[in-house]
Amino acid sequence: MTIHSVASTPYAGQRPGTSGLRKKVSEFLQPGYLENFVEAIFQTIGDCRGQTLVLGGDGRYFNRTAVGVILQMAAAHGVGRVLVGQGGILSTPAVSCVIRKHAAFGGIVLSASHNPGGPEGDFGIKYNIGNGGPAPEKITEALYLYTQTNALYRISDAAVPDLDTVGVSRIEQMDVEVIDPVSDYAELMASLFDFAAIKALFAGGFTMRFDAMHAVCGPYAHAILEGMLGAPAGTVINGTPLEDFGGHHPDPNPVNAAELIAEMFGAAAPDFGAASDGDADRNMIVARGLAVTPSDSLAIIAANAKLAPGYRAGLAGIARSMPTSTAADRVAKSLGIPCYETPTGWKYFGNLLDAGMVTLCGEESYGTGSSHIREKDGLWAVLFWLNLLAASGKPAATLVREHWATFGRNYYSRHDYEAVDAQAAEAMMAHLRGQLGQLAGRQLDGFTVALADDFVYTDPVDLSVTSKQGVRIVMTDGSRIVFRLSGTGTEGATIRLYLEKYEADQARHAIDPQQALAGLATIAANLSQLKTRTGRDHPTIVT
Ligand code: VG1
Ligand code: CO
Repeated sequence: MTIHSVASTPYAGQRPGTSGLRKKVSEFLQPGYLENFVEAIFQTIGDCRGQTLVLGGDGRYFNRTAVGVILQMAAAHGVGRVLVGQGGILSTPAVSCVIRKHAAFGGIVLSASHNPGGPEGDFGIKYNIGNGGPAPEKITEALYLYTQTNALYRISDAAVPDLDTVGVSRIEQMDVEVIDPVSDYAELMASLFDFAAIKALFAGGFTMRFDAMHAVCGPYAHAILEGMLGAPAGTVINGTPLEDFGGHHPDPNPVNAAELIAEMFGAAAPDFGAASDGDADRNMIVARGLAVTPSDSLAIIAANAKLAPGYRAGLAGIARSMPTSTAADRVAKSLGIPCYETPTGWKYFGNLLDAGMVTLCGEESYGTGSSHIREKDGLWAVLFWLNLLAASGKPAATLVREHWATFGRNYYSRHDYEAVDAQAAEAMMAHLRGQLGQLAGRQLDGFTVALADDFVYTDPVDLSVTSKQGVRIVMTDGSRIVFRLSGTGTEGATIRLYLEKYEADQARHAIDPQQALAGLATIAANLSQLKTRTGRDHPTIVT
């Protein structure tokens, strides 16, 4: 067994985006592509000799190969121990949980999350720091810098141990500890929620459908919902992780989880429905005949948080990404706690959580989570809802409508334009930015612009500044139009247009969101010239 220094070529474009490096599998298959990036991780994170790392992924195509390479490279860099999920599997929230529980130095997550998998699909890799959360920008930028000139990586030629059996083996001087991917996570969930009450709910005949979308949440949902909580077998559908997610987009939204939506809107709908994404950090909550927007879900969880044992002491604060609706802000105000607005991406919540300034965080992109770990957490959100349903005795749709009646409804929708010509998308953003100075005070189709800017975030903890995080046009009535470009796509550019309109009047809470937001969509189309600039006359996906 020898450690080799292998000459490698730097690859352009290894800059981590919103959540790690995501590329087509074909790019990752280039010689030294993965190795070069992993070398950059080891060179950037500080001295991890003798330390413990956590490693696992969402099981997509190339996951197993990458786990082997990373183990051999970790051994070559003197890592003391790697905790690796059985079969190379660990959901993103489970990685975060395991890092924290075992006080590991950090961890590597292999996932392209909601992006499609398989040989023609995407792969991804991300480094998480010792708090269990995604590495902050200063690390990811240093890492990127390193990849640009790196011409060498170090790797052991020792055989990769059996990853399918729980137990400890060795590569060089490094312990490889294959762990059950579910148990630490399940234990944490049981400490936060009233499992006895949820169990009683299921025992009483409550029905649920959980769509794991052939992704990594399957084993977790089977073990927790059907195992620990006694939900009947068949509650979890598409629960076996597949390397290509069965050819589907593992993105839990009403468009991609069409099967679940059809069932929840049908005559024989179960009481409650939910879905999760490729790496199990996203969730969609579906009531009978009503898909709950992620922004509303965050607000409803916040308003009822004290019903869950882990949150009985109340919330320190809430944080939401800038494009997420302001529904949570209204709850924070009524609770007398602060609400922070951060750029898109979970990494921006880390400092606020570490400093104890917030308890709950959420993103409009089906991401919800709390201080229990440092990633968003799909099944956690589902368990939170189950806890609320058990404690309140009310159907999910009633909880939503009552919430709107109390706080008003924030109509919300996101329009995505995928695989747009990158230059045209950049030019559209530049065109929007060019108008920002003249928009305040202008009347636009019945709205008056109160504020127009390109969102800049100053982290209140370390005072780091992140700019150009999305063009936002805020109206005097609180309605908002937000434009930004995705940082997770792998083909051209994806334009995201976020629309929000507040409605206080309960008599007007049952309007079709697209209708309620039509006026704002027209303003957005006119200001951006999206159609003429990109040649697109309708979004690829509306959620
Ligand atoms: C998207 C979402 C963002 C989320 C990120 C990672 O980023 O908008 O809210 O944090 O995906 O989610 P972007 O840059 O494409 O808009 V996951 O579940 O793919 O790790
Ligand atoms: Co995800």
